[in-house]
Amino acid sequence: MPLFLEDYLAMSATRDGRLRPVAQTIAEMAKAAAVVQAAIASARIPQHAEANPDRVNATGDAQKALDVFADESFLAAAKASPVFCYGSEEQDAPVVLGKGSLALAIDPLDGSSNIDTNVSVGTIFSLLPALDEHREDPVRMYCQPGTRQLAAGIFIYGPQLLLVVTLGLGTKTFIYLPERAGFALLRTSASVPEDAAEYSINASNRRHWPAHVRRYIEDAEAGRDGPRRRNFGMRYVGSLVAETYRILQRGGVFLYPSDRRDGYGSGRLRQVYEANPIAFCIEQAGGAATNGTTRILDLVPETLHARTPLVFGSKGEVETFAGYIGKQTI
Ligand code: FBP
Repeated sequence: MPLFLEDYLAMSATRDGRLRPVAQTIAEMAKAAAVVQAAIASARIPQHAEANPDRVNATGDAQKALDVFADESFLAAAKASPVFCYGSEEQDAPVVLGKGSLALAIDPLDGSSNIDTNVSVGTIFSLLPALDEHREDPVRMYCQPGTRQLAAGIFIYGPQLLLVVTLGLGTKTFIYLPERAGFALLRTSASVPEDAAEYSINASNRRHWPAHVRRYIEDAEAGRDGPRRRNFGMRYVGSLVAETYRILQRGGVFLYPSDRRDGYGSGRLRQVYEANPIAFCIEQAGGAATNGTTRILDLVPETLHARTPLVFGSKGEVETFAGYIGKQTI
């Protein structure tokens, strides 16, 4: 008999009463994720993968019908949960729901540009305490470092619907079983291999990279004949949740550094609802996450939609990357 998500959440809330609202919220989000997966799998939303030029989200991306559908689905889940405010990539400002002890930060449909190619996409979320002193100014609620997260996770819409989640006691993976309409435990404890010979980066941006990134990648490419004295493989899906799950399964390192393009001075990925939750899941699985010089979870975001360079994965490889910084500047 598998362990179901509700049982795991109930056990966690019994062990630590402060996790009760977290458990309630994740259970509501799991129901929303099943609805989003069904919509993706059946292409049920008309023109689901087409960008609507009239709708642009807070960070400048054209919204697709599925982005909007996922956002509405998770907002409804938040309304049914003890969530004070809902901070989404798809909304300019946090939506104040006015009750509850949690602040939910979410990228409702990460990687939606991959929908029409049938590649895995996902929902990334982070649960923070809703602090009394910021109730009048909810943006400040999201300016807490990632170390304050109570829970974080990703739903992956792919060949399987998965939930990778941490409540601060390891990282667990659940799989959705349609015949049971519920999530069952798939992996008791995810564990990122400490060392791995696979890297993941959008190499088309090479000419824009800082020198330390170019040198790190060149040394990896040189393989056994180069200073690293080993061969590396390269994988890049262009879907953060898919890269994250691959790294959880078999290690490796993912890099989205800052670069010289306009608007990429702090990289592309968002700190509050992408980097922080992924860093929490990865660290709880024994991996590491950095912006190059500082642990991701120690950074204090300036706004809900702040960006950060992000390098995460196998601890040894993340440390090796950090060692390249300062050896040579742009
Ligand atoms: P969105 O949050 O706008 O969906 O973009 C995020 C993302 O699609 C990640 O999933 C992926 O890692 C990254 O962008 C890919 O960016 P690029 O196309 O610049 O390599």
